[in-house]
Amino acid sequence: MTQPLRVAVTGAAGNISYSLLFRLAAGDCYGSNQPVILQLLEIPPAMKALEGVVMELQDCAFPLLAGIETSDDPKVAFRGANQIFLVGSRPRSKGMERNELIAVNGPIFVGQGRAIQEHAAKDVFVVTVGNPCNTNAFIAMKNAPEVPRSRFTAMTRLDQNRAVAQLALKTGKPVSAVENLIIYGNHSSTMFPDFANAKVAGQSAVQAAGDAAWLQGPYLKTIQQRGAAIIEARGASSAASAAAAAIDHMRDAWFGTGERCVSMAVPSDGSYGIPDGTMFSLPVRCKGKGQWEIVKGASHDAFAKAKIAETLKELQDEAAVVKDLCN
Ligand code: NAX
Repeated sequence: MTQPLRVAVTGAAGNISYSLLFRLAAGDCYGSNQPVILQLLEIPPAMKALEGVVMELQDCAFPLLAGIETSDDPKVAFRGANQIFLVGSRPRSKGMERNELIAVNGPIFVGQGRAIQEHAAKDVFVVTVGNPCNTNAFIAMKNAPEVPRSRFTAMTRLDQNRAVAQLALKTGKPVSAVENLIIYGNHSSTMFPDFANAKVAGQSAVQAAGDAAWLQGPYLKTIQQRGAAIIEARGASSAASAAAAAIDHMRDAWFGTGERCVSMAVPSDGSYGIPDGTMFSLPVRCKGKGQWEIVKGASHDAFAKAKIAETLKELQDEAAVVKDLCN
């Protein structure tokens, strides 16, 4: 009998989790032979709603779901956790500036980083989804100095998936024909999909799209503004697609990607001129069980370099806002 994996999820009564938890319990992330124990964290006002989610999980009678634990204390929810999805954070309210959001959510990740260091399993691997996810992951990492920093990542896979899908639509090819489309930088409207190094059915994406101006203009804008467009259309932010991307991120980290390159915000090692330790989305190859390496050697033209500099500047400004939380 395979030992169950302990999978902690924060914000477990929220919208993304309402899709994510059921897919985790169904075996979509860790495979059809791997039992999981879900360790669910919420804040006290949401514990009642979480009870309802737990009832629904039970009602699915998932054969791989070996247990469900709930708590409003990260020290309890992260106890022995091997895999952690940091989804919970306060959403941006109307009129709230990005810096205000950062200041409100930052302290959550101080406590969670410490709880990960003290209570999670030795092999813990973390994806941060709650926004601003790069900076929240950075804060958690800084507050868990005894955990290898490579265990902390943030999610830009939804941006990658959006970029792949839009390119497939434009070229009339299946999404499976699009390769090496990597997101650089911050998960925000400054992130940069590096279309110049992408391929569609073996051809350069620029040739396949046949329209460099479209890639630099409307395409880039569509990807960068996609989250806002979904809120405008649906009246709520991306949830099922965000959960699907979180599964993609963690499944790739767990099983490995072989030669395939994926986008993950990871602590930089100085590659591509990104200062060491910056939580920056880069091309990554996963080797399985949470091991990964940054893929070096992609070349960038002046347009790409300017975009990468812009998103780096934004992340450095965010780091300045949370400096006192990272000591
Ligand atoms: P919801 O507001 O539906 O759910 C968030 C949940 O987190 C709530 O149930 C809340 O009670 C809980 N929560 C708040 N503070 C907490 C804490 N300290 N500990 C544990 N739980 C806490 O938001 P949802 O739509 O699920 O989105 C969650 C986060 O994902 C948001 O920050 C959102 O901005 C972010 N997103 C990130 C994306 C990405 O690509 N990285 C895309 C989708 C999404 O926008």
